[in-house]
Amino acid sequence: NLPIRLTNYRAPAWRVEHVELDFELGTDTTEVAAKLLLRRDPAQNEPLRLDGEQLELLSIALDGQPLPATAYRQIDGGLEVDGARDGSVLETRVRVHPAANTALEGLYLSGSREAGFLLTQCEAQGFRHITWFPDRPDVQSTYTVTLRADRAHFPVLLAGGNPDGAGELDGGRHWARFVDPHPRPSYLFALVAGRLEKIERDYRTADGRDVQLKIWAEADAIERCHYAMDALERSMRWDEQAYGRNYDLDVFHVVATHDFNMGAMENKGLNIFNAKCLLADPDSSTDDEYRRVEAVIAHEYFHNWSGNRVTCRDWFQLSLKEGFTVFREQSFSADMNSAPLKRIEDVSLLRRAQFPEDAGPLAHPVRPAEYREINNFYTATVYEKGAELVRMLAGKLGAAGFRRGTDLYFARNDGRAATIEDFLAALGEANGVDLTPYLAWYGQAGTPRLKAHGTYDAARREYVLTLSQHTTPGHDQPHRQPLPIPVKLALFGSDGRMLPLHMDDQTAGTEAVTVLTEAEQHFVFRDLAERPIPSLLRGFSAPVILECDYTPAELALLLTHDPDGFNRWEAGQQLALRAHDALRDGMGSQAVAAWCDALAALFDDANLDAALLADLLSPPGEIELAERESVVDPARIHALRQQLQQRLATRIGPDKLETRYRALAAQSTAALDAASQAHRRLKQRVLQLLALLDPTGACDHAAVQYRDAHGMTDRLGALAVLARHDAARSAEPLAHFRARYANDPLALDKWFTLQAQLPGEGALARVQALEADPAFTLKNPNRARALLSAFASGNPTGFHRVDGAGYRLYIERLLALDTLNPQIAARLATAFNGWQRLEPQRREAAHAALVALAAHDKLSRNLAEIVGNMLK
Ligand code: DPP
Ligand code: ZN
Repeated sequence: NLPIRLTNYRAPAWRVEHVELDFELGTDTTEVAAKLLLRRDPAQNEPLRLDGEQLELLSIALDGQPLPATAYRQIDGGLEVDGARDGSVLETRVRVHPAANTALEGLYLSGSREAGFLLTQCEAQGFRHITWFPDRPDVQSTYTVTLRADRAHFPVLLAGGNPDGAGELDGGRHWARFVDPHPRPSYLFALVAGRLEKIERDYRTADGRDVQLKIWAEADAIERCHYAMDALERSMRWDEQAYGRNYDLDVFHVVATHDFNMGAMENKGLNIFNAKCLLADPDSSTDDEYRRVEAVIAHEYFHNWSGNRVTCRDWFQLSLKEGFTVFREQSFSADMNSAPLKRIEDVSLLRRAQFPEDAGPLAHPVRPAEYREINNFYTATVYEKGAELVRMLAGKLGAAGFRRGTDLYFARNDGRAATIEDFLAALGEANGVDLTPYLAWYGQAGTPRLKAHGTYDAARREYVLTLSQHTTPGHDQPHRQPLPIPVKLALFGSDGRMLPLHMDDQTAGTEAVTVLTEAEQHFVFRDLAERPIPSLLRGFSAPVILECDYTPAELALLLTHDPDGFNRWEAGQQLALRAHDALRDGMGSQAVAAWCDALAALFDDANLDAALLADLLSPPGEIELAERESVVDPARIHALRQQLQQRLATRIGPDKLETRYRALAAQSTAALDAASQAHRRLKQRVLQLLALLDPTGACDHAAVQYRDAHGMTDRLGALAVLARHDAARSAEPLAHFRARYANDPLALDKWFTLQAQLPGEGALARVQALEADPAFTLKNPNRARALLSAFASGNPTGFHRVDGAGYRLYIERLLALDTLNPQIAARLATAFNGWQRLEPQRREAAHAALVALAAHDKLSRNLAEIVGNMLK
């Protein structure tokens, strides 16, 4: 099993111009007939080779003639066929087994055999589990798909494309046909068949096409799809206005399933969603989940252009569609909600998920150079860092320039399988700029460290800002080069006002972008009456780690005065880190006091947005704190962070916290508008701080809040406070919640997660007890993630027990999962990231667990690659 390398890319020797697929659908067995119109690249002399996995070949014919067994060979995931010519038609018939497909890749069953439905997942390489095909994204074909099935079991039949007839068949069976005129790669193929309900809406695109929007779900969930429908309409309008992109078929289907490996999938005309990212109602969804549904609906819809109309040449280019689409989704969410809060959320995710990935054994460039299993590369780096790279390009070109660039990109590459180079070329050419220096960002792993140091010369009234960059080498790249780093900046006076910028004999207003391209550069600002305080990387203008020698007082000034909402929060985070370090090192309390004093003042500021205040009151999380340590002791990090928050709570004072909590609780409603959401967020944060000073009083509030909650945000928040601070008192509401939501899998997932994340050594026993709950199963990815991933990735003190028992339990579960669903097993295994930096006892235990895991000889390619990289 050798790695696949980007440098070995070759255009396909054989393409498929048109595909006709015919499905005889059944839960246990389905038969698939495929008819491929083949095109041969005259410049290549390769035999015809098709991909296929776990297919039972029933018949094969070339140009109407059945092939003798000597004319084709099944070898290692492929089928070689002799005698094909340009224009040949290959017909195959295969049998597959949906109900036995626990990997949820290809055609599979969602739900029970009696009541469930059939569906497909083809990205990245699921289509080869359905039929023999050159299963690679640069083979684009038009599709005609006919579905046949028993009407009673499968009353709804859907495939991507426009409907092209339907009718009855003998024996209670029926059929439906779909035609997709837009050539597309096989990974975008989808079908759905079963008992589903729908909601509908008519939509007219800006260019005048009438489209039927249909969202499908099982009967008990269909009423929870209305919010997604609203979000879909908003997404479609937004893409018309922001990018000039219109939808291109007559119907757009969205289907919800509880059995899905990822969040959602952008299949052409038939998006399929993990129910977690589609269903929403106040009783069972939190405010965060509402925002997530809106974002994922938008993300998948936006893929219709950034992904489907323009697709990827090969899987190394995955970020071409994912990074760009995440950026589009982030911009949409910022427009729909609050831009600074969205930016805080995105950067927090980047720091929590991507920075650790980039600093550990799984580090890879946004465009990886090699892989063994492509499913392991749907990562925070490809998605989140990829989006940051697009953001840098957009920032460089400005809004109008970026739009010119994307217009050219879509026009030039429509119907094509493109590369990152194509993207940069279109953006650059539309603006007469050379963007090739930014290509280096795509090929180099690791998070650059940006050092900033300022000197002020009072006599010359000059401030010189020295910026330098360094990226720690990795095992893949011993030398890492300087990258272009756009640094958006402003300078502040000691009175908290922004100062005019005079650089290079120009006046640039109060904000400018300097681009650091070398290892080190100096930037000179003139005409300054005092030593300024720089606000750097405003809006997080580049995905780097900034190290600047601020004093606590300077950070406090920015925290109080910076009008850039993101940088204001960022100053608070930096100050919290100083405070954390001071506590850790037993140094004086100057930084702690500066952080607490500034926040206490903001706590009293009636003009401050409640949601921003809630974020400001939260220091960086334990994962981020761990990233800064060369030797990690999760228990110590947890204790320090608690201590820090306690200092803050004490500084604000129990009376003020109590008063604020009561005021916010008195205003509680079920409303979903931004202000109501912000109040709930702040109320929760205040209650958490109060619990650090007065657990009994806070739990009294929580008990009432749980009982009277208008929606899931308040209900779950109250339950979390009770469970953390008074285990005995939380037993009854936990049982109540369990019973109340016994038939709501998404709410039950939250119940598992909440308990799996309770800190401390007791977590392991709790997880084991929860595994015995009849609702727990490894077969459902959401449930496995809700308990196991929440424990291993979201509960540092619980998972990283000194005795290694957390690790041992976890690898047993990974092994069990691997036999069912390798994609999920591999994903969950990434929880070991960072193990090399653990303190010696834990490190040894983690190492032993990983070595034991690696020693199993039947690991899937997915899990083997992750574990192998962990141990590299
Ligand atoms: N392409 C899906 C998405 O990110 C996941 N495979 O939208
Ligand atoms: Zn995507």
